[in-house]
This record gives sequence, structure tokens and C-alpha cells, in this order.
Amino acid sequence: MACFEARLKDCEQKIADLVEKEKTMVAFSALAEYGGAHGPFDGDTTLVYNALIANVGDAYNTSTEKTIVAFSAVADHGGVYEASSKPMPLVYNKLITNIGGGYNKSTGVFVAGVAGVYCFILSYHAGENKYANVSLYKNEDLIVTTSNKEPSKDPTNNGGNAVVLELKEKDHVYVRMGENSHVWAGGYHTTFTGFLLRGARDNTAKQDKSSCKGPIDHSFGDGVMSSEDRFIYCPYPHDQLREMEAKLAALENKLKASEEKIEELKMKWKSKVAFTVAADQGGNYGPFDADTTLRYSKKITNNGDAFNMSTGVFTAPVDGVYYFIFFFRAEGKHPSGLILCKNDNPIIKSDDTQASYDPADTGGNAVVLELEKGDEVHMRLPKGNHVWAAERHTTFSGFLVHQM
Ligand SMILES: [Ca+2]
Ligand SMILES: [Ca+2]
Repeated sequence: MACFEARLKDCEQKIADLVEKEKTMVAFSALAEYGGAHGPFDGDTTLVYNALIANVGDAYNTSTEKTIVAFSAVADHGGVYEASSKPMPLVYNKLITNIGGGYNKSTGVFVAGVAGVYCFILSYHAGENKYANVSLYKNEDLIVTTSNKEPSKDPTNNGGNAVVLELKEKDHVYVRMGENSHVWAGGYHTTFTGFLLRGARDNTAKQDKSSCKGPIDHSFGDGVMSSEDRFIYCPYPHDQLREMEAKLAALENKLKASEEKIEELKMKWKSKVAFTVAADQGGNYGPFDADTTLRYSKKITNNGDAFNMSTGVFTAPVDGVYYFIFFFRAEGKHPSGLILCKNDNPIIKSDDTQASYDPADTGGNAVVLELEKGDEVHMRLPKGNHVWAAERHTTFSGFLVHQM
């Protein structure tokens, strides 16, 4: 029983620590340790002192929880910007915003100064009756794409895509134009945006149960005690024994509730939900005779596992404000479009009409939603519609903005 009481006390202390974390005493000292020169950067930068000496109260975050990284840039090369027979970097050379200095407008490359979860959104405008193909890369890996076919009678197209990505420090993210493709880089249209959702944080604090070694045997065995036992234990009267057992059971329940509370409090950190998934059915998908939930079978990011890869349904793990963004590509053979639904109710949509002269288009939309724990969000492919579900064109992303 003493052991249970100790565990319970430990749990209660942990709960108090977690709840009072922000009210505890604060004192820190930290060093900037980057092995030499750090910078210069393109814009103002938060210098993260990454080597801790002391951090009472855990208020100084070496790994960036409160670091701000956000950029937006426009490709402005005076008009048509064209790749040769080889892919080439799409350099968004005009800065709108570059907090944290991670984006380089000369090279078009964003370098993660801190590890964490980032969101990127890219868009292009294309004219001149030429093929457009634009992809976002992480290091050497293609992550998402948006493209159009060479239009016959459709002189103008727009495209875009978005992704939530987990990056390590120094990971590169950039946009590349596919071979023989082009965009209109005349200012304003063709943009690249990125921001840090949240820095990496160590959530791996382990529950220490080592103070209770092995199962506690609080029975009196088969009830037969040696005279020595009797001497040591002093036999309890029956009702006193029952009382102790009841007390023990109550303690066990309280302990279980406390341990669950600890997990729940830890979830507050852990449930920073962020996902990006891509529809990967190998080409044209649909049309079908009835409305269908679009399944996105290629997982790019699924922090918190809130998006169910087999059903295509996102379930809010906590009450909060969430952001969702989707893009699709489709050919003109049939109507195309997608509807974002909250608990089966349509919220926002994007669609395009059937047109034989129009070989391909992309569409997309975004929304901020207040969700309760258990609310579901999915993308509906309406009856008679189709999308292009291949090559990471058709994607669905979302993340928790603020937990309520
Ligand atoms: Ca169209
Ligand atoms: Ca088109």
C-alpha cells in the first residue's frame, strides 16, 4: 500500500508539474553552439541559443517552440520563365516576407534553421499556350506537384499545391519546374509561401514506475501462516482487513485516473496534429454513380495519426481550431471537383466544368474550422465527377492551429 501511495503521490506531483509548468520559477542560461560562423541570413533571424547550461522552469526553448519562421515570395522574371530539356529551379526572387531568413531569393531554396513541422504553399500562373509543371522538393525528394497539359484552346491556367512537412535542421525545400515546362513569372501570380507551424520539442518524458518493483502481493497467500508470520504480521481482524483492501482498491482507481490524467496532459503537447496526404489511384479516378469519399492513400505527413489512411476521414483528436487546404488536378473529359465536408455536411468546394477544348485544370480551396473532439472531416468526390489521382497532384492537408 505504501508503494501505491508513493506512486499516487508521484502522479499527483507530475500532474501539478504539468499544470503549473508555466508558473514555475524561471532562470536560464544558454550558449549559441553552431560550430563556428552562423549566418549571415537573408533577413532578420531569431538567434537560437541551442546549448543549455541551466533552464529552471523550462521557459527557454532551445529547439524553437516559439521561433517564428515565415516567408512569402513571388517569381518575377519579366514574363515567361521557361525550363529547357532539363528541370530547373523556380526562383521566387521577390520577397514579400522573410521572417527568420530561411528563404534565399537568389537560389529559391528554403533551409530549415530549426527542426519542426512546416507548411508550404505554392502557386503558379501560366499562359502562352505552353505546358506547365511545378513540383516542391524536400532535399532530393519530390513531395507534391501541380501541372497542366499543353492547352490547345485554353490560353491560361493556374495551379497550386500545399504540404505539411516535418523537417530536420538544414533540410532544403525548393520548387522546380519540370523539363520543357514554363510559368508566367510576371509578378504577383506565381508565389511560394512557407512557415513553421511548430518547432520540434522533446515529448518523450517517460513515466517512471521503477519505484514499484514487481507486482505487489497484498494477499495472505493460502491463508495458512506459519507461527513466525503470525508473529511478524500480527493477525488483523477480518473487518479491518476488508477495510484495508477496500482502501487499496480505491487507491488503485485513483492511481489509474491520475495516470490517465498525465497521458491526457501530455497529449496537449503531443496532439499537435498535422497531415498531408495524396490521392494515389494511378491516374483518372471517377466518375462514379454516387458521391464518394476520396481516399488519399499516399501518406506524406500524419503527425498524431488523426487522418485515417484507409477511410480517408480525419477525426479531430481534441477540441480546437483547425486549418484545412486541398488541391486537385483534373482533365476536361468530365466535370471535376471536390467538396470538403464536416461530419458529412458540405463546407467548401472547388470545381471545374467538362470541356473538350480544355485538357487539364487544377483547383483548390482552404478553410479554418472549429472542431470538437470526434468531429470528422473528409473530401467528397461528387457523383459524376473525376480527379487526377496520381503523381502527387491531388492532395489534402490540415493542421491544428489552436487547441481549445
Ligand atoms: Ca477548365
Ligand atoms: Ca485548362
